[in-house]
Amino acid sequence: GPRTYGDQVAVPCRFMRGGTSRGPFFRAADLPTDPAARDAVLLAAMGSPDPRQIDGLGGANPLTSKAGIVGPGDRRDIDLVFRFAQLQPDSDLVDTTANCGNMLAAVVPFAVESGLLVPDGDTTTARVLTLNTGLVAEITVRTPLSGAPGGTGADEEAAGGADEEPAGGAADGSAGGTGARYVAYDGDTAIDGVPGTAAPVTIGFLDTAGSVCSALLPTGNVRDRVEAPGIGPVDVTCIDNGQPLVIVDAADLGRTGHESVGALNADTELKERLEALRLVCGELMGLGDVTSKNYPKMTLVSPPAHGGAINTRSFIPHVCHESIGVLAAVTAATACALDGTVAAALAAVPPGTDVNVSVEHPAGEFTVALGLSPDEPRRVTRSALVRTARLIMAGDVLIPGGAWNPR
Ligand code: NQM
Repeated sequence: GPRTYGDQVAVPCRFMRGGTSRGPFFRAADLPTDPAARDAVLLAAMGSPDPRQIDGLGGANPLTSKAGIVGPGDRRDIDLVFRFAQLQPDSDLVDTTANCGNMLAAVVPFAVESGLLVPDGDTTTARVLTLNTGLVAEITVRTPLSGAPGGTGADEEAAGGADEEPAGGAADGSAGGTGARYVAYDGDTAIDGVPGTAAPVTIGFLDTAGSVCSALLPTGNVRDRVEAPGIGPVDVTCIDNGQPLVIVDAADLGRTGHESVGALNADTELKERLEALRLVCGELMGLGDVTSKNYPKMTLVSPPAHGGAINTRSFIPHVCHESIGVLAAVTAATACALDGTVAAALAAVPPGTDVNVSVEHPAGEFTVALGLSPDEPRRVTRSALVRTARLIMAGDVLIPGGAWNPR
């Protein structure tokens, strides 16, 4: 059973950055199995609801109100299972319906650190099943041997340090190895929205179409003309290639789409109209009443300004994203490649079956590699991208006894 620490409960936890998101990661076995009890623990860990999250680990933004739960896979075609939980600073909602491709970037590093996965070479690739939607990703991280040429020389204490946990963070189990394998976080890969550079985490997706919705184009159309209270008829593309999005041309809402995040977050008039549109589109997409759901995300598109394919401002769904979500970028890139969508009207996507689509966002750009079918009209069959991740803190998060009473 869980350990107590005075009048609190100590839950083993690693605080990780995954891409442009951040949050605590847990092994599934360390949390209550009952979803309501689990959610109470997550709320207490994050300090929600409270706009400042002063009594927890949350960072007062949806991007830093996320948690990850990782367990072993079936060991045949799935190495790890991952459940993503989206919390909010100022509400007690814990939503495990949709995906987060940014937090996904931290899953394999976490699994190695916490003994769920044994690294097997200078890079380690794992197939991760996201329990939220059944999405499978193939993820590769760098796992050099400590002391080996090209390694960073991190010592075993720093690389392992798995104290009470089984297997140990850096155990590689190889006979006669000169050192232990560890997850390298240091590297040369930069992603917009995160300062500096770090080791690359590559993520490949097959079959992302219709993650939360019933299909890639849940209304059956590449484009719908929609009316909502306070908003005249406007063209939208409702699409889900890993993240349900409603794509709107910023110009149709009287904006350039190049406004700053701060300006958009202060634009109450725009946010009210986007929410009215979201509620109508949620019904059209078969998602029902989305008032208290964090999807679909509203995505303003506009012509690119820095040589990319398209420019975006993503609302998740009530706060403007500092950059763009991973699967939101995959979905926006997919829309750019589909004839007739609101995005394709503004986007330049080259011909061919393997294309890179650069999605511009407030902090720079996000390149999505798309695999397209050779037939016309083109269909997106796979996608791949690069993120980075980092272990920020390892230890226990302490949960007030009122939120988890193990007795
Ligand atoms: O779309 C934010 C993020 C995300 C989700 C959000 C994400 C994705 O940037 O896969 O990564 O859309 O709520 O972390």
